[in-house]
Amino acid sequence: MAKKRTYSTGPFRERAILVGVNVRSRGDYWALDDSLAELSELARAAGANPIARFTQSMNKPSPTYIGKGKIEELEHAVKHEKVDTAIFDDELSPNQQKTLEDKLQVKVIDRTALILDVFAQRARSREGRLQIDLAQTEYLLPRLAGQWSHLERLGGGVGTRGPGETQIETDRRLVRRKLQRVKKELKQVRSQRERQRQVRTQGDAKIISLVGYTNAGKSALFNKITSSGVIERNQLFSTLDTTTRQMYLPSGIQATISDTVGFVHKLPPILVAAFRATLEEALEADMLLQVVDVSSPYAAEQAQVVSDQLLDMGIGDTPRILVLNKLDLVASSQDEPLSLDVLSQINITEFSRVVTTSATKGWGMTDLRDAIESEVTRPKAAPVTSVPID
Ligand SMILES: Nc1nc2c(ncn2[C@@H]2O[C@H](COP(=O)(O)OP(=O)(O)OP(=O)(O)O)[C@@H](O)[C@H]2O)c(=O)[nH]1
Ligand SMILES: [Mg+2]
Repeated sequence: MAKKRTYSTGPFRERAILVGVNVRSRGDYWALDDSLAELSELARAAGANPIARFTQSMNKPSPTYIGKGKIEELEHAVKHEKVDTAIFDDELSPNQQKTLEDKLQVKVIDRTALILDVFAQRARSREGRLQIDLAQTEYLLPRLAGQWSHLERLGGGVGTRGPGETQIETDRRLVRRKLQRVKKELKQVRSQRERQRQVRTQGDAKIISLVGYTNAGKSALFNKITSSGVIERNQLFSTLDTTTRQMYLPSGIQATISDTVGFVHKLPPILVAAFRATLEEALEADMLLQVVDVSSPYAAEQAQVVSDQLLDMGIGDTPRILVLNKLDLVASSQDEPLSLDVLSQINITEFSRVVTTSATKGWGMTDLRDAIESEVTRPKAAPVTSVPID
C-alpha cells in the first residue's frame, strides 16, 4: 500500500530518489542534469533528502513516464536503499502516478506536488495561503481515486469495493465544496487588494516591477533601492507575496516598485494560474527589472525561462532592464568587466538596458536608479505615420 502523501518537515528527512527523462521530441533547452540539480534543491526545500538520481533519454514520452527496465532499476533501489519517496521531474498524470506507486510501493511525488509543497510552507499572507490551497485542491481532485486503491486491493468483493467507491464520491463532493469556498474567499480578498491598488496607482506614478528566477536577488535589490525589510534568503521561493513601495527617482519622479514571486523552470500550470494575480503588478507595470543571478551556472537558461513566461503572460513587450546581479560572486570589484561567457548566452536584444549590480555590496545602485529614470522618462516611440505618395 502506498503511504499517505504528506511531507515531513521535522528533523526526520525522507530519503528520496529523483527521476527525470530527456524527451527528444519535447525540445527541452535545459540539460537533464541541470533540471535534476534544481529538483534536488526543491526536494531539500520541501524537507527531503535526495540520495540518488535516475535518468533516461527517450525519443517520445512514455505512457509510464520511464521505460520498463528503468522501473525495475527503481524497484531495486527502493528495496535496497531504504527509499521513502520517488520524486519525478515532470507532472505525472493521475494514472502514471498510480501505476508507479503500485510498482514501487513507495510514495510517488511529481515536480508539481513538490513545488506546491514548498509554496505551502512559505505562503504567509491570507491571499497567498488561499492561492496555494486552491492550487493544491485542484491538483488533488483528479488524483482522489488513487488514494482509495488500497481498499480495492484488500481483496475486493463484499465490504471493500463498494465503500471505497462511495468514499471517493463523498471525498469528491467535499473537495468540490472546498474549492468553491476557497474561490469565493479569494475573490473577496482580491477585490479588496484591487481597491488598494487603484488608490496606490492613482496619479501618474510609474509602476515598476522586479521579476526574475527564484533566488536571483529580487528581494535583496528591492530592499536596497527602497530601504525596506523584505525577507531575502538563500532558499527557493522566499517571496510569495507581492510587496509594493513608493520610491523617488534621482530627479524626484515618483514611482511604485514591486517585489514579486520568483519564476521556476517547468512552473506547474496550476500555479501559473494561481499566481497570475500575485503577478498582477508585473502585468500592469510600465517597466520590468529582470534580475538574473550571474553567478549561477544556469544564468542563461534561467533568464530564458523568465523571458518565455513573460511572453506567455502577454507582457513580453513591456520595456525591460536586464539586471545582472551577484556581480561580487564573479568579480572582485564593481569595475571589473563581466565575463562574456554569460552575456553571450543571454539574449540581450530583448532588453532596453543592461546594468550590473551586487545587492549585498551595494554595487551598481546609482546606475540602476539612473537606468530606471532614463527608461521611464524616455518618450514613447512616435507612431509611424504614412506619407502621401504624391
Ligand atoms: N553574494 C551575493 N548574494 C546576493 C546578492 N543578491 C542577493 N543575494 C543573496 O541571494 C539569496 C537570494 O536573494 P533573494 O533576494 O531572497 O532572492 P529572490 O530573487 O527574492 O528569491 P525568491 O523570493 O525566492 O524568488 C539571499 O541569500 C541573498 O542574500 C548579491 O548581489 N550578491
Ligand atoms: Mg524574494
